[in-house]
Amino acid sequence: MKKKLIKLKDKLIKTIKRIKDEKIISSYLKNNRLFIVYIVVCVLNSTLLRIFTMPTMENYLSFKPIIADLAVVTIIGSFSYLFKGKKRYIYLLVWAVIFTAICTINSAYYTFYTSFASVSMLSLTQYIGEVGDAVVENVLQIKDLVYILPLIFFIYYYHRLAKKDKYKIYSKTTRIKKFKNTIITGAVILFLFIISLSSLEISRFVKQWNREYIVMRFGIYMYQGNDIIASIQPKISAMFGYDDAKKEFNEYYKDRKDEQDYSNEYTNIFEGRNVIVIHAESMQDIALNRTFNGEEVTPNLNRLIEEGLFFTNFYSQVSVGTSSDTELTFNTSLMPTQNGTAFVSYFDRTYIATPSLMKEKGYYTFSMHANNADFWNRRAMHGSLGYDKFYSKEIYDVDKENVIGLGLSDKEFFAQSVEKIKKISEEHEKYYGLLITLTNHTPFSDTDKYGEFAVTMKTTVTNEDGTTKEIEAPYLEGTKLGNYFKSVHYADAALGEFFQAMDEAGLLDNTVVILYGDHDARLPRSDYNLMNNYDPVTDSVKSKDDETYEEYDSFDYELDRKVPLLIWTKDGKVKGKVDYTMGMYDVMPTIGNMLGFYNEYALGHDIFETKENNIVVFPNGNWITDKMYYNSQKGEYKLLKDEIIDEDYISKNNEYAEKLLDVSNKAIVFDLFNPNSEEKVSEVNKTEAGEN
Ligand code: GP9
Ligand code: MN
Repeated sequence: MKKKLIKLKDKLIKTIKRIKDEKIISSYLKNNRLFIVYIVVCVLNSTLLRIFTMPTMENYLSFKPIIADLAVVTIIGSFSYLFKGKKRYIYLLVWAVIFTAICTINSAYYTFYTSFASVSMLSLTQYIGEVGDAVVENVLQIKDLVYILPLIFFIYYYHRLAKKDKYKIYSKTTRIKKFKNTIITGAVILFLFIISLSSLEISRFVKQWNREYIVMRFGIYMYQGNDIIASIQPKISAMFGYDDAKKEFNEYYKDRKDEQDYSNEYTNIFEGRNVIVIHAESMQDIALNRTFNGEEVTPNLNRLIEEGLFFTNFYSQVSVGTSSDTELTFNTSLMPTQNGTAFVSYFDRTYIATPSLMKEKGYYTFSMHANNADFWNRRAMHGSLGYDKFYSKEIYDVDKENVIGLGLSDKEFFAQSVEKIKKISEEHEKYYGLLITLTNHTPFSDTDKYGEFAVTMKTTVTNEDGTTKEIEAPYLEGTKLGNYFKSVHYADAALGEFFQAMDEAGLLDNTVVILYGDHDARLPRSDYNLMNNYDPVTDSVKSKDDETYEEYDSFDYELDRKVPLLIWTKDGKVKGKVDYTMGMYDVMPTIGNMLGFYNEYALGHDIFETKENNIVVFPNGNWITDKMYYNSQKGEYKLLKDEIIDEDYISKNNEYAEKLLDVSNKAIVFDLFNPNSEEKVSEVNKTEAGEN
């Protein structure tokens, strides 16, 4: 071992000496001047773009995107060595122009949209105009032209080179050797970059929607490359299997056509009323009607629930697209897609969605969310769902003082939104609007901004001598679940202010408010266990031997992921508790019946029709009914009623769930709600055939 180490050391010293003696570095620099200038120009431009668009300390100090850029431009540039003389320069010039264009376009785009450009936008003709406008409007700004200067330097440098350097002629073997060495160097840099990535960075890169994050970690070139792949991939998967998908789709819906001929006590009760939908971020039922030392976590929601119609067993059905998946399912009664997310990969499909149907009924439709419009690709997808206008961060006043967590605080968001709704109500006879909240978002760590709310446990304990004393045990203080309740308490107060402001503006009189929790808050199971089995004396979880200890198992956890669904009107037109098991995909048919529209392709049902026979399918194939929760991965279940259930019940529901997920996925991927989808597919196939 020692011998080996000494050998290695000798070898290293020898190599360094060789590099020194033979002046390898200086001769490399001398012989590859143009290539090096190309590298510097491209990496510099990408770095400048990050600094100009997102001037944060993290960005100034971050080496990661520089390494990523270096890997990309080195690998691409390495092919230049396969060309002879001037062609080598042309090759490098073409790429330097492409890289510069990427920086310039993104710089202009960022000024307009505070995000980075996506080629997928180009497939939507309506956006070409907008992007075009953005570029034209910004093209005159000096900061967007800065990237052209290094490019000019590259051209200038080439012309300054002595003739022998310009057209350096290498033999074929030298060229191949140079190409090999360079591409290997690029690959090594890429490898070092990849192993430095965290799992969060990888998963965000795969999802591709958090564009600022990706550019900050991966540089603009990798972002744009990934963007091209993410945009093409859904088009490719939609090219194969159209006929089978269409057949399966038609068969599935064949038997459902007559379902619309029904009416119940809720039919058309809200026809003509304005509708305000509140997407309550990460709001979970566990926070409702919960108190800490007598103080309610959600006093406002608790009151609204008593005044309105509340669904006590309501589940969201999200996959990796979380918020956006819920928006999809709420609006279309379809399930999230099996690959990627509908909002990002399939935003250009045709959807039969609540906003479009309300528009057909003469409503003005809008959505409001004070976050970046490209988050979850809402800018594009909200148009596809039929919202006339999306009021995003660009339209809100956001300053440092009113930011909590991810962005504009809910209180400020609601206050500014009420002003906008007032204006809308003056300009439009009827409106349907969605308000997406933001503050109650993981990691719930901005606790000093939520306002005072203690998640402690005040209790009386008995001393050893038999006397008693009052203590305030820390309980959930310092846990993620505890912080969550503090955050929910804030979100609830914001909701209270919203209802009050809306009422004062007279905007609740003829309005239906529909509020849903978009998904659970992904809190650790151990925190729930602590909450349910807390011993204030030891300030820890009770021992399992304690007779009051109640194991909190994975089924309890799954069932506690329930979210609120509330339908509320000021005049109390609907009231009470509905206990049937219900999913996000049942909302469209249920409110459709109330508002007077019907979607024959809804996968869910009007809950007042299916009642106790309803089934909620989750994107992973799990399902829940009034009778049981079934985990399809493990093949395990939990009975929810004192009723014996046979195998047939499980296999039938499994079959139902699988079919539903399959049809939903195919309907989106193959654009089956588009009356022209068939022609679209055959056109794609024709072009493909022509090209081959
Ligand atoms: C972002 C917000 C959060 O704008 O809606 O999305 P999520 O992380 O919950 O999917
Ligand atoms: Mn969410």
